[in-house]
Amino acid sequence: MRGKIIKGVGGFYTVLTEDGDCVVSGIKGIFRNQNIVPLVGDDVLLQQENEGSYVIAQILERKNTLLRPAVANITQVVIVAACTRPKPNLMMLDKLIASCEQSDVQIILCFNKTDIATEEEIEQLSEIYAKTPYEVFFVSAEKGQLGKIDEKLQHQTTVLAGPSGAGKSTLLNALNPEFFLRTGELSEKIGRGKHTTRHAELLCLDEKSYIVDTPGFTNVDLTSMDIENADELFAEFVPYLGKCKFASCVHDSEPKCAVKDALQEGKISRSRYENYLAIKEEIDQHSRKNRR
Ligand SMILES: Nc1nc2c(ncn2[C@@H]2O[C@H](COP(=O)(O)OP(=O)(O)OP(=O)(O)O)[C@@H](O)[C@H]2O)c(=O)[nH]1
Ligand SMILES: [Mg+2]
Ligand SMILES: [Zn+2]
Repeated sequence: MRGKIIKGVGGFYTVLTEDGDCVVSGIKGIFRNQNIVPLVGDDVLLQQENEGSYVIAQILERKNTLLRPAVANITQVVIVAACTRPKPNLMMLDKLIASCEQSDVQIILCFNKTDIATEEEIEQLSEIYAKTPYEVFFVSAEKGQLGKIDEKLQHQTTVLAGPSGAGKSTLLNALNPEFFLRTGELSEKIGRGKHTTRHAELLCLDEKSYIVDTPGFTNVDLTSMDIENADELFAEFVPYLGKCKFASCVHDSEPKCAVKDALQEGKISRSRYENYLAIKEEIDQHSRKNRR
């Protein structure tokens, strides 16, 4: 019987079968031996063991795999960050965007909590990210002001990604109040989320639209991703790549650099450029260490 993994906790997987039932199943030992970890979003074949007890016998070929958050077979990622509370960490946001670019999925940016943000906070984010090719939404999940992001989710398998406390689960509850997902206050002391969502879970918006809620995270490790050219992961740089004077230009201190020209002309935002340099440096340092 065919099905889709909608949740995995402690080696047990909840699978939505093609008949519309949910069954909890283990996996065949062979996967463990091969170090294959089933992911939320995986299409699988189930084998019945005893009455009402199933195991995952086969994981069908994945269309794609996202590493952070770890999910399979998605068509797009909506990166959710709060405009404020918690204050967005743009370095971490740009790392997350870069890590998704690595997986070749459609990326949408969603800034939440417009109801408590100042105009200045919204304007600043809007200016920075309007210069990227991504579609950017400003929403208030709490007030149900979703700015038509719901239309973008139709006929897609979307994963929500972003820091704890950004409002991912609140946004899902706004999309469908029947989800009843647990949401959590921010910690008063440090103003961060409290990691309320513990496991990735795939939910059905309608028959053809799926969405995955995921636990928030505080860091993205790009050094484990085997990235060769960090500049290719900054989508608004791409039109300028190959147009610098030096073919090996990494857009740092080289003269006649097309990326830096675009920065001067205001076509690339300074915040994104600086985060690119920092990310590139981090990746370089890591590969130098590995070569030693
Ligand atoms: N003012 C305001 N508060 C919001 C909004 N959206 C979410 N919140 C609040 O922000 C806090 C965190 O929301 P969650 O939905 O739990 O955040 P999350 O991204 O799912 O967090 P994790 O599950 O920890 O990753 C809760 O107290 C929500 O009520 C919003 O649009 N406006
Ligand atoms: Mg959550
Ligand atoms: Zn350059």
